[in-house]
Amino acid sequence: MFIDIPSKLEAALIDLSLPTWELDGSFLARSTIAEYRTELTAAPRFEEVTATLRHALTGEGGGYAVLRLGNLAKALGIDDNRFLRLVTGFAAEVAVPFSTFPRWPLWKDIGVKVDKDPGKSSGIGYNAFHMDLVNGTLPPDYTTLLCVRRDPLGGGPSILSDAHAAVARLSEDSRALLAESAYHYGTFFDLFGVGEEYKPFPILDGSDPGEGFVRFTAKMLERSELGQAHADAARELAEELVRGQVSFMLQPGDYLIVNQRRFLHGREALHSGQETVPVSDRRLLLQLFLRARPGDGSAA
Ligand SMILES: O=C(O)CCC(=O)C(=O)O
Ligand SMILES: [Fe+2]
Repeated sequence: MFIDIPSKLEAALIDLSLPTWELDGSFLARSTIAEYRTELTAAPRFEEVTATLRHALTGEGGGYAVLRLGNLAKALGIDDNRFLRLVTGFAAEVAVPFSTFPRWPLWKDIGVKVDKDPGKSSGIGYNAFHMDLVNGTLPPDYTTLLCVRRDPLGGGPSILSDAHAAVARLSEDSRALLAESAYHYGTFFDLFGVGEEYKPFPILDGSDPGEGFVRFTAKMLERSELGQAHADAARELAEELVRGQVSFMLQPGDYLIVNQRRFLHGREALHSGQETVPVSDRRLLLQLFLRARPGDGSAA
């Protein structure tokens, strides 16, 4: 679901200068959310665009959206904090922005590191289907990625897949295995706002289809010790996710928002030869997590 910004709204947003944001703990402060909303809702068609956005994320069959902010990024400068404040304003219309690492900035850089585990965040290889913060009891309701630079060598399309649809295509036996607390992944250290460490966890939590998380990362197939039957069921789910995937290349200024209760995400490998690209020219995303407001459809 790609959402363009009407040119009248673009023009109004270019002239807007939102104040610097403030944090309350690691959440965007209510005062900032209120200030941004007041300024933004005065711009023509802003509320229409955010209603479309929310519908794409939580309506029937929905679960992700790409807001195309490339023109705004170009006009303001993608590195200009004025642009990032506008994006933060759009995000806050979906749910409450927060950081899982209180000492880090609200937005986290995801660059390209040639010597990192290629399958993990900021690695150069295939980033398999996953949800972010899978091993917290309360993962972010939304994960969002703002594209600053694409891979100059042309690789790295984003991949998305409807998690509940993939689960529905599995056999009952596999689903029963996925509902057992037999899975674990990664470490959990000093994280804020995502509950406690969950280990081991069930991939399916027994809530109604479309409600709970499909708590899954295909990265566990390679990196966690799992029993044979549970690993086989998880591998089947990973295969179904790939079968149902959509993929597209994020462009500079594209803002991808994923409802983690509906869709899982990942990224195809970057093009070979990243070591020849200067660090300052490599692909760069900025990541921000969102917590749903109680009672607005996407909360627990
Ligand atoms: O690089 C990407 O496009 C995705 C990164 C990602 O999903 C992550 O770091 O959690
Ligand atoms: Fe991710």
